[in-house]
Amino acid sequence: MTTATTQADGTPGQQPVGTQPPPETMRFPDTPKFRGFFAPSRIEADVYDLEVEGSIPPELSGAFYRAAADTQYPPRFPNDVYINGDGMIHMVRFDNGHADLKTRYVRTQRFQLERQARQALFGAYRNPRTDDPSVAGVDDGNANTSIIWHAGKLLALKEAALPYELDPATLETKGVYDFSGQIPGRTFTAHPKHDPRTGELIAFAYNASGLPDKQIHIYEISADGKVTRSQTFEVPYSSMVHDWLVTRDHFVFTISPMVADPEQMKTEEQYFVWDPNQGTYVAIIPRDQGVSGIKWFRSEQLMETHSLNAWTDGDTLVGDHFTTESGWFSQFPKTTVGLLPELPPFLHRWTFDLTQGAAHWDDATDTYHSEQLLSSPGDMPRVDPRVLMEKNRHAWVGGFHPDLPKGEIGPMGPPFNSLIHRDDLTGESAFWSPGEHGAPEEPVFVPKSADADEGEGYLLALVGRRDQMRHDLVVLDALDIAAGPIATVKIPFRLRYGFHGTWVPASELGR
Ligand code: V55
Ligand code: FE
Repeated sequence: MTTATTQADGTPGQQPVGTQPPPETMRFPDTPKFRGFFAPSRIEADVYDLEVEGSIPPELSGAFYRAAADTQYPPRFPNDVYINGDGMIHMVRFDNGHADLKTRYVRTQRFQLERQARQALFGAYRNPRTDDPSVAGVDDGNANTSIIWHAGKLLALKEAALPYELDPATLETKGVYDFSGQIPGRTFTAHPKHDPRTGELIAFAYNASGLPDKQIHIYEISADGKVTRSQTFEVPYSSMVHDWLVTRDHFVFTISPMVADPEQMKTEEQYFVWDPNQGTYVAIIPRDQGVSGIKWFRSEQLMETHSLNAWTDGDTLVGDHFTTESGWFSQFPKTTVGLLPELPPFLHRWTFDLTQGAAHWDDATDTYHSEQLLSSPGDMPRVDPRVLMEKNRHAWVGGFHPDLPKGEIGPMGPPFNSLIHRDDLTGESAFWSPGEHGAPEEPVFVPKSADADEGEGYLLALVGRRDQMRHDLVVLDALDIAAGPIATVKIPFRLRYGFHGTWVPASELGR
């Protein structure tokens, strides 16, 4: 047994038992990712009947869940990536005009071992070489990226590991969920897509061996949780595949030069290294024919941050997503060509002629059309989930009003200053801004009723209040966000700035 220590240069060292140094003081690094509003919160709370300004519509009945990275212990590398933090789930349960808050860490294997040791044992993101030897071979999943509801299960997802199942009422961790052994690999995307018509979950996994590799697995999972189809295809090189575009008839993967190379991991901490000398490729896989019908295209150099929606119309495939021409340097600053500036993502519409493309990436064609849909940058897009995989009219995103100042830089760039509603029929955009010290996080759409028209419903979003060191959860009329919140649910403390959430109606929660 050895104990982890950290040397002055930040590299982990080891001390044999018996010559242990005095315990280090519990202290997070004094860096922007761990300071002020962006510091870990680590608060597991139950607050009943949160204060509300305005009034919560009584038909808003169910639970809002959201995942965040709330680092439990000071990292072994002071410049550790934000996305390596421990998964914390935030739940606001809405019931007849009332709102109750629950926050809980996901009890991952990693979380439990580190709590026992009272220190970080896992090192750099996805790099087992940098872990304490005592955790060799232990799953490093931290369940911090997104949370979904499928087949009556609440699952916290991290693309580097398998899902964790949680109790939807108590947020107690039930354990790793591998779809009852039907998922062969060690990873599962944080961005699976629900087909609203069939209730299926369409998912993928990359680097499923646990290390960089060139396979991508595609899973089709029935509404009752059975993996009905599993396929694998090859990509030209191993890289981050965070999100994708899914239509009812096609799967679309963007392969961008955020490269994961097993060789460089032997000397570097960083799992991904931007290599602008690698091409950007797009793989389009027809759902009926499967991977044998794959078609490869070349794109301009870019990285997809998040997809909004996609649909197939005859021989035309349309995909709306946020893309940036740079890598994700706030997390992975090292590139093969020195330091480069991170550029913000913009919403783009890709249109592909499906009669084009090539069976192998070496012959890929660059025949596609790209159009920018919003003049201001943003990310974290949402549609009404009932129109996923078909043409949508309404879109909601986090972003920036061009006339408002950008807030203090956060762990992943400047926090949004606005939510934006884009109407594809009129091409118009509406904005809502929470004011100078407010930062909205990802919006989640809730239909007013099961048979309401597309977009008729509520937009829920957590809003950081940097001047008050706490959060609100706002409820907006999704088709009139500029009117401001119908209800502002006041959270009396600061949550850690998070990622993706979902809504589960009370009828599904069974109470
Ligand atoms: C992303 C987030 C992650 C991750 C990889 O938003 C990519 C992109 C929160 O964790 O592990
Ligand atoms: Fe994401």
